[in-house]
Amino acid sequence: MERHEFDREVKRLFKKHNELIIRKNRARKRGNGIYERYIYPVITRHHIPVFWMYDLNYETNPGLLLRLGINTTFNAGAVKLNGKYCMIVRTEGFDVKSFFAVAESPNGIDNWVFHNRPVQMPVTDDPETNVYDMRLTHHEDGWVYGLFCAERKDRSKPEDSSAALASCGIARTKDLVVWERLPDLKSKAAQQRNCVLHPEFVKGKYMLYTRPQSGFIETGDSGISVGFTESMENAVIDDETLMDPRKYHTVKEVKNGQGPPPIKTEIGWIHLAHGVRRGAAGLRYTLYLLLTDLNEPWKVIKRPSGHFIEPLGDERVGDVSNVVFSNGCIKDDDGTVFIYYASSDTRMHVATTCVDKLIDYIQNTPEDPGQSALCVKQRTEMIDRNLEILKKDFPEL
Ligand code: M1P
Repeated sequence: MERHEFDREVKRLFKKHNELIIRKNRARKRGNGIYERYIYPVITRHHIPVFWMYDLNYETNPGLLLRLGINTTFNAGAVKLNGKYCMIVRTEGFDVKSFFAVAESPNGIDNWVFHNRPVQMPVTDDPETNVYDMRLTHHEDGWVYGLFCAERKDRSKPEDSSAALASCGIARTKDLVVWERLPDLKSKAAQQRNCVLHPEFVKGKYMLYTRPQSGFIETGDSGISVGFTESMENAVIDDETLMDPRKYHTVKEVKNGQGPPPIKTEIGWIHLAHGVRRGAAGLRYTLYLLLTDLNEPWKVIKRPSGHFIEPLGDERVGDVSNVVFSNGCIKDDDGTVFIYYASSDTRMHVATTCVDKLIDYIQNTPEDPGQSALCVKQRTEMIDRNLEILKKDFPEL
């Protein structure tokens, strides 16, 4: 490329990127009454700054070739800081290493701009190969904690190149820029993934949602569990109690995991979690809600049946298809709730709702009665009531 062509191409790349960043997003029509989905994903790999991927030096890259490509931007933790909606995005390079990158938006919906550099996350004295899926918790102790999966090669199986160990990495920050790395969580489980810090002290201790695992993929007989630690500077959980077990023929038959930190409401803590089923086409990840007790947040008091968010349309296809996964959500002071979810391990979306709607959903969506015949009974009772209403109030329908 001639120099003038190179300059023109650089400007074109930046223009295209900027047009994407400032593009307005809007809610889709005909929602389900519970939440609104949006026309566009909120963050994709095309939102990544041009200067993270291209060498912009004409001397070393006169053909303006992509040098360090980005594959996916997904599974983001979220927090509101200094009036800005922030996501810490699992960003995966073509080299299949994930890293964390912070993007900010003024309204939580669009105009997501990445900081100039990815997060420079310090490592422990046993550096991991891969980090991902950070849950951000603004704890009442004043710190913003990030709990994430730290993945290392399982050195006890040197001959198996895919044998890995997952543990809960822990770091804390005040500004999402400077991070203090703390030792990984110590527990009795062989492996841990999907660990989340509860935002308040419980009986004077830090409470963590965990998911002890027997292997890197297999969870054994565990589900979402809880444990307590005196300190986050050296987090040790001696006992884990099962809070939300997996269950045959439900959305969490194969696996489940806590999503973002729960939302505090007047009726209890609202939890968003993911549940996994296996079908002939592979695994399907959906999101579901739970309510736990205000004072004893490990006690589940409501389980609305079925999924809350499922992969739809384009969301169904990506690097790992048929997946929705959420590890970030923001509740505003006016009760608006922004649920950030990733589709198919590829890109980020938002769904918006409010606390009152979530409470309505949780209180009035019946529990799964567990058998087809009972589900028909449950549905027929509503149908019968509706047929009466239709006859009386809508005879023309
Ligand atoms: O590929 C789907 C998800 O698989 C894992 O989640 P879990 O441990 O609950 O099965 C994680 O690797 C997650 O990042 C990924 O989105």
